[in-house]
Amino acid sequence: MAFFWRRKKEDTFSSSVLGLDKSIEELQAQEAAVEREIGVRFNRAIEKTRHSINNRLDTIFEGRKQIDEELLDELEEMLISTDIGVATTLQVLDAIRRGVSRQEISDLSALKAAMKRELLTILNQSTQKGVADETSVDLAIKPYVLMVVGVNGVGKTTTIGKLSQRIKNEGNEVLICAADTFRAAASDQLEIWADRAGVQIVQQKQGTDPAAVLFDALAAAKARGTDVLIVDTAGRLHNKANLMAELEKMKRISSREVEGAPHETLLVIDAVTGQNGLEQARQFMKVADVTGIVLTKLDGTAKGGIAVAIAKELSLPIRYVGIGEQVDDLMVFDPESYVNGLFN
Ligand SMILES: Nc1nc2c(ncn2[C@@H]2O[C@H](COP(=O)(O)OP(=O)(O)OP(=O)(O)O)[C@@H](O)[C@H]2O)c(=O)[nH]1
Ligand SMILES: [Mg+2]
Repeated sequence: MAFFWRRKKEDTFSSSVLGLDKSIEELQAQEAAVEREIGVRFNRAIEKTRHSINNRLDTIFEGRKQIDEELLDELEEMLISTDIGVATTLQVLDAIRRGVSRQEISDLSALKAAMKRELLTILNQSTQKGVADETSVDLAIKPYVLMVVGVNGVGKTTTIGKLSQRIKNEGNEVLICAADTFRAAASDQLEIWADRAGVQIVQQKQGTDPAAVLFDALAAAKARGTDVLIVDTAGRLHNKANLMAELEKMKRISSREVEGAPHETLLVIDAVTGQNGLEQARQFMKVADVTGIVLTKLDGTAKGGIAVAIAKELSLPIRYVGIGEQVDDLMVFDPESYVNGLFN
């Protein structure tokens, strides 16, 4: 998946950085190394989930010679326990039943392959539904405004720190807007992340109207020629009408100041909260025009199947996953690495 901010890198980097002076073999080797690295990191991030799945599968298959209804029942339980969701579980089981009756699936490895195929299909479908890819973005517009929303404690601020560094490293000017003025330490916490990533931040004292901070940040971004403005928001709850109104106001101010803004709204979901997180996300989607998901703390749960439930039930692309607390612990979500990591 190509992201808009890549353009800058391509514009400004020399041909040697782009690899134009390298042989095809060298470039292929470089690409393979990058893919391996991504695979390894994903594998590590979903280690807990993989162990849980594989242990259960081994137990299910122990001493069994054939795939019968009893085994499929146990498989169903196992899939549900990974937080993959009921709809996905039924879809996967259907595919397996078909494979068994056609005598294509008779052992554990064929079963794993069938599960991987089915999950990958679901994840790829949701990726295609992304609305915030470069085709819907006017590349001439600056700043590109990226709002980050989600309930308390899911990892919004941390994700913004990681994202800032990533987008900056792609060769863009990044500015952070500290529009979470609700919680006392929020702005300080964001400032630490801004320092870490080496980007600028616009902040005001606690209790300031978030829309006013955003207005300032938009003005600063326009004046400085910032490429990407990333907006932190308070962990607002869907049932608080005033907080919803606040989000509305922020959207209104952005679109008034910068055409089409916010251009992207990322909803952060904490993988550890599983199906609860999914329900919160549904509520959130009613008030914010969410364009993509960041799934954090994938490293902290044995129920990492939640990524599939999100893709299937929210029909939103998972853009990034958080795999730790460090600044580089953010990866572009890659369905294939993810699915391979679950079963290998
Ligand atoms: N293991 C792990 N921890 C994470 C990840 N992302 C965030 N965290 C931790 O989750 C906690 C909450 O993160 P914050 O970024 O403060 O969450 P927030 O959504 O901004 O929270 P509020 O501002 O209170 O709404 C912190 O302790 C982070 O270090 C991740 O991908 N993996
Ligand atoms: Mg925060």
